[in-house]
Amino acid sequence: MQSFSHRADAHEAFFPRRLLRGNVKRAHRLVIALDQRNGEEALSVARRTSDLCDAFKVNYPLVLGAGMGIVDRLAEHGDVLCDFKVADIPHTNRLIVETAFDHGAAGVVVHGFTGEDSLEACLQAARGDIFVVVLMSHPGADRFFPSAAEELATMAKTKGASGIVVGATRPEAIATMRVIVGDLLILAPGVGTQGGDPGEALRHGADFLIVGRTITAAPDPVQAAKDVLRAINRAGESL
Ligand code: NUP
Repeated sequence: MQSFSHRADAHEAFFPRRLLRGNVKRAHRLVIALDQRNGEEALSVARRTSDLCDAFKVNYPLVLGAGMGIVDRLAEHGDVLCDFKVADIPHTNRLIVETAFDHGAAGVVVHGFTGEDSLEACLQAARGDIFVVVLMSHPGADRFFPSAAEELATMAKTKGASGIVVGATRPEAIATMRVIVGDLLILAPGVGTQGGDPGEALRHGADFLIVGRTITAAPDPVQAAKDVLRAINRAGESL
């Protein structure tokens, strides 16, 4: 993972607690999305893959199915990113973000299209990292996101977010956003099941891949995570 070492500063911003634990060199560039509804199943994957990724991502299926306590439990195995795509008025946003950090989240994913005041409320309430969704990975995102994406990225940068989320299915957009956000982190979901290529996303400027079903729905999630890491390493060698 030598080729990623120049981004150690960015890694530090995203994983401050790992840095405190002295684990900063374990930069796998992989965030595993635990999109299960059953908490025990998610924990089982987390226990077995904690050495193969930098963080776990939880979304509504898991917290609605298992309760917010699952975030506290997962946080015992690694850093947890709450992908709540927060998109409400400032007051409500603040409460959501506070709750995520109360439960041990290391970061929260929020939407930016609700405007500056809503994003500012998230940033003020944060006790960790805030990531702004700029361009989603699925085909339907073609309808509304492209016209707003660059402005969303600029807002994330000027308001002081830790990073942005751009679909791995849109590598050219990742490159464009990299120019706009400079040193901010770019998280790229949509690898594997949604068709995004890990190497393409990383070569176009993504810092971390977010991978869910390719790992969690595999017959052997540990082997699947190792396969993704191999692809990440291959991309790292050609950077
Ligand atoms: O644009 C986005 N695309 C996306 O897939 C923004 C996201 N946050 N995600 C999330 O990444 C999605 O909700 C899921 O948790 C994960 C991708 O999962 P998979 O397609 O690898 O299973």
